[in-house]
Amino acid sequence: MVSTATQIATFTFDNCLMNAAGVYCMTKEELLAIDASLAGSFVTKTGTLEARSGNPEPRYKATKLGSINSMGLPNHGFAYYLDFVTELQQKPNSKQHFLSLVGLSPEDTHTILKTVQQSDYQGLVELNLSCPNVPGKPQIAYDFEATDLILKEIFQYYTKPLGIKLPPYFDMVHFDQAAAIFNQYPLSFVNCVNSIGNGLVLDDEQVVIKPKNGFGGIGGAYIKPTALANVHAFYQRLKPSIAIIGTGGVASGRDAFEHILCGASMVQIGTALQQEGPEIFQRITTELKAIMSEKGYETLADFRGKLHYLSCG
Ligand code: RRO
Repeated sequence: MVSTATQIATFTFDNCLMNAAGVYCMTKEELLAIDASLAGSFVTKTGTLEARSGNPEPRYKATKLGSINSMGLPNHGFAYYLDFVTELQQKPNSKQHFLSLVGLSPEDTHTILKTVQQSDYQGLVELNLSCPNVPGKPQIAYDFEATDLILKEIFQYYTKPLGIKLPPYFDMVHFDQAAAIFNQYPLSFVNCVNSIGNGLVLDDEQVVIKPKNGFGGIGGAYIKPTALANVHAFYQRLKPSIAIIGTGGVASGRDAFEHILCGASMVQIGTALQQEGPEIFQRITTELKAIMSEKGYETLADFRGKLHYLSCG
């Protein structure tokens, strides 16, 4: 029997596939549709202290190879999502979920996380350190000093399971420096990667989204090699108690297989879920299981992280 079950910290999931934050997760209705699908879990839209309407439209565009977005963190406010995952957690046989959060300032982030700490919610939190689209707010995790400081402050009061959503890094030195910081903290996971920030897509002589004169986060097939590199770089560098979630360019069972081979324990789907809807989880699970069964793998642990290198002769 081939199984795609997995584990993050002490939480178990029947399937390693789920949505990526930002896709199919703005409302309870969308989240329930993911919950009812074959996905092993869902993550909420990143919730901020107050509700936000986000950037002006058009702010998302699908392209042949993926997508560009500058949503600008539209969300119903973190309490909407906190109440919902807490309510679901109380149901018998509920799946485990991820609550995505971030403040627009470190103070807001602490206010939010202190509220979660004091709440009845016992599940996983994904702290988004990598939103590329709020004008005037840089991606936190590109600033290593700020990242170290916020994690230091958070773990002085926060004792529940928490992981972080990372932007893609592009230099070996940055992988080393980032991993050295993350290894100092009791993180449950890191999620590699958010969209590649501030790309430009053109149609004839014009940009295709309105905010920031067309600059936006790039997702889909364009970013799979970058995502795989980040998954594997952190798999090689992080202590084993920090699991890796792989996100970026997953549109087939083969893509999910590659993320797991590079070290992912869970695999998130963004752009392709936006295109195809929640039935995608059935298709990609079937494709992933077919690959596993052809190769004689029964569980993810049989091949997770076991990427083959070319030996230097
Ligand atoms: O809402 C967004 O514009 C957004 C967020 Br918060 C994020 O983390 N990544 C992204 O591509 N878009």
